[in-house]
Amino acid sequence: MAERNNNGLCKGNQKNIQILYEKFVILNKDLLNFGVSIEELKEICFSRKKTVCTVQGSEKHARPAGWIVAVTLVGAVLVSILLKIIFDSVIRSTLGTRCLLPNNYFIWEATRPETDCGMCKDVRSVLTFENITRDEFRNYAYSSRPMLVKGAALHWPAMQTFTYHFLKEMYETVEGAYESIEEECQILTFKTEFRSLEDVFAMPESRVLLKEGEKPWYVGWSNCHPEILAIMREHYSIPHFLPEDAEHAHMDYIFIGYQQGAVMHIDYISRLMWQAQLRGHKTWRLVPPPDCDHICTGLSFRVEPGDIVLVDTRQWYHDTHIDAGEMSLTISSEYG
Ligand SMILES: O=C(O)CCC(=O)C(=O)O
Ligand SMILES: [Fe+2]
Repeated sequence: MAERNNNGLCKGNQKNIQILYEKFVILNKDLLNFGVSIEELKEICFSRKKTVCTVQGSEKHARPAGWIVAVTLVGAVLVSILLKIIFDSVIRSTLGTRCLLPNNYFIWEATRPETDCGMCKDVRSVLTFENITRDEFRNYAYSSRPMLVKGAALHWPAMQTFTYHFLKEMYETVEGAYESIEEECQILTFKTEFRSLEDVFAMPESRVLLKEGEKPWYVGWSNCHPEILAIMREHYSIPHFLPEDAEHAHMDYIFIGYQQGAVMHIDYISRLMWQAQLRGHKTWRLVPPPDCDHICTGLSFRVEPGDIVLVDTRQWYHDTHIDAGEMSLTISSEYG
């Protein structure tokens, strides 16, 4: 984080205060983006402390260090409480679903428990297994270490049967399947204009195939409709290397599309996850939590069709990119 000398503070405290200040500026911006009005912000931050609470980088007022720290802390604590209330109510209303927060980094940061940086210290690359038995995997199964099991899904029928059109037909045939997405499941439309799974399955064939001149698309959704889940699970199984007594979610996720996949985010889920790459090549970029910046680094790795990736997406910030010209299709689920 860049050090700036714009507030006339004594040197010893300056860096920490600067970090705190910059965090608060981010908080302020994100709150505005989140729909909190300036009036509400001012109220939270006590309107007379305007230079601390508003985003005006050009204002350079010399203030005693302790005073700024006190105001910043009180403001940050109050706003964090407010965020926690908002956040909890969002979580409550989406309980059981993956809550992806690409634009609300701050909300997660304000409510995320402190990270044990042991999860990323000394991790420089994905741990790759060519062949692994359940027994051999036992010691790794619940670690936050990013792992890749090469070719573990190659024998699944889903490698051949799952296509955009397979999924489309299934959702169009099974009664209540579309409604289940609106009611209990979840759809992540990332950068597309789609508003529902029906929109995704209504796109013209030229866009499905990303013909020249067509806009790229990438979406993900959870399958929580029992009949959909039952049909889908005939085409794949729980990865053979996961512990026999592991708990598995009653919901799987599909991610499908081109080019930029998921934007950088972290997931609000309760378990670890595995993802099988059925089609296309995908590069995962992982970034450690900000509080571990000083001891951990990011990493990236490319996944091939048939590979199964395991990432603790609750701790590692992640985004994905698909090889040019390829459609990626994956199936994933949670275990713990
Ligand atoms: O597959 C992708 O593109 C993203 C998946 C993801 O974000 C996740 O499984 O948490
Ligand atoms: Fe994710």
